Amino acid sequence: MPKIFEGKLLAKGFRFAIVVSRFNDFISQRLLEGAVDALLRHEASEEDISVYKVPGAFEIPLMAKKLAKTKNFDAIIAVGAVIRGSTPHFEYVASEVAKGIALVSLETEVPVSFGVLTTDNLEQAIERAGSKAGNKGAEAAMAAIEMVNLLKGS
Ligand code: INI
Repeated sequence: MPKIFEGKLLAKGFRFAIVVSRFNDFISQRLLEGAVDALLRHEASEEDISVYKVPGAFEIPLMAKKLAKTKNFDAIIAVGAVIRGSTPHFEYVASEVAKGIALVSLETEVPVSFGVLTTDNLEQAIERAGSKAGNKGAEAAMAAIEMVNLLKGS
């Protein structure tokens, strides 16, 4: 039998920061609610969850890096919505936020999960923010919980 290592889905006793962008607030709020709900349902306590709001998705990596370096959090969850229809610079914002979040996680060794939607239109974003296609904020929270447990060997 191979040895298999995987993280539990138990958030109890861990501290989480959620970085959420205000741009496309209608969607971001649903993602934030999904993330908080998933953490609480997996036994995180409210006082162990801190929410940081930034103007747009482009600003998420800097905030995440600052928080990761404090070592006050076991994991960071990034949520936001980049919607192609609303800007010609969609590609830049979408690629910078994805790259930036990955970099922060690799540099600091704090898991930063990616709950930032990148969609062609508002309808696709709504589908992923608590309707037909689930809630990507909740999924990102679950990924963060799993990674914390895996990295800590619990
Ligand atoms: N920020 C988003 O979070 N989502 C978007 O869809 C978006 N669009 O479309 O422009 C967006 N732009 C703002 C950007 O993130 C920065 O806040 C801004 O460029 C200032 O640095």
